[in-house]
Amino acid sequence: MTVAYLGLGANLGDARQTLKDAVVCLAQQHTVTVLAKSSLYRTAPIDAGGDDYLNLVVKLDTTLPVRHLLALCHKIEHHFGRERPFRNAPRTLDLDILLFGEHAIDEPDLIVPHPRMTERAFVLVPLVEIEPELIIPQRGRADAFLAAVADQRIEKMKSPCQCIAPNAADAIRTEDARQDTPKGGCP
Ligand code: A4P
Ligand code: MG
Repeated sequence: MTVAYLGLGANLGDARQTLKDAVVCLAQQHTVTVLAKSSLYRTAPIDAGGDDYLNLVVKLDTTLPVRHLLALCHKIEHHFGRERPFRNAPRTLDLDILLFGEHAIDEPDLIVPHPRMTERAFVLVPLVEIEPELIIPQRGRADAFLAAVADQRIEKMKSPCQCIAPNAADAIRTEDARQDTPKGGCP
């Protein structure tokens, strides 16, 4: 089993619903356990145009080798209508592997830790929310990079239910995700 962190983003279509459904589809894989899910954040596009993004981060435990996890990410992106007309184009869904255990991978089609993760508030803020003491292999504490991205606009979206402590609420939602079924199903 490997603990991995994925960054999810969307700024086309019903982004909130797509992100919720994508987490459900991850949770329904028998090879994946969703351990934690950050809040949803509205974020200014960075190095990209288009509307504001919605972003979140999930922490997984997985039996998949990293390339199979990448293939699963691509399959889920495709299922939710991802198209790639040009670099950093607006997208219905983006799933990036941020960290995969302690692995350091530098290949043409897979770089882990994700090369731009420490430059982006839309990754760092949700990541530190679910793992405040996280160490990024070869780079150090994730929270040490927050000050440098403080000028990037990011706003936590209100959760539909404020009645449970955040961690308890996340665990319940993760459990619910196993029972849930997105309208369009899962790949
Ligand atoms: N690839 C290499 N390493 C990885 C990895 N660790 N995880 C390859 C996932 N994929 C990885 O990805 C392009 C290629 O990167 C894939 O073929 C894969 O094999 P893609 O999903 O087509 O495009 P992408 O994710 O847009 O590319 P990239 O270069 O990762 O973009 P960035 O740098 O992540 O930027 N602003 C806000 N507010 N929120 C966002 O979510 N996202 C981007 C994308 C720009 N600005 C944004 C956001
Ligand atoms: Mg991507």
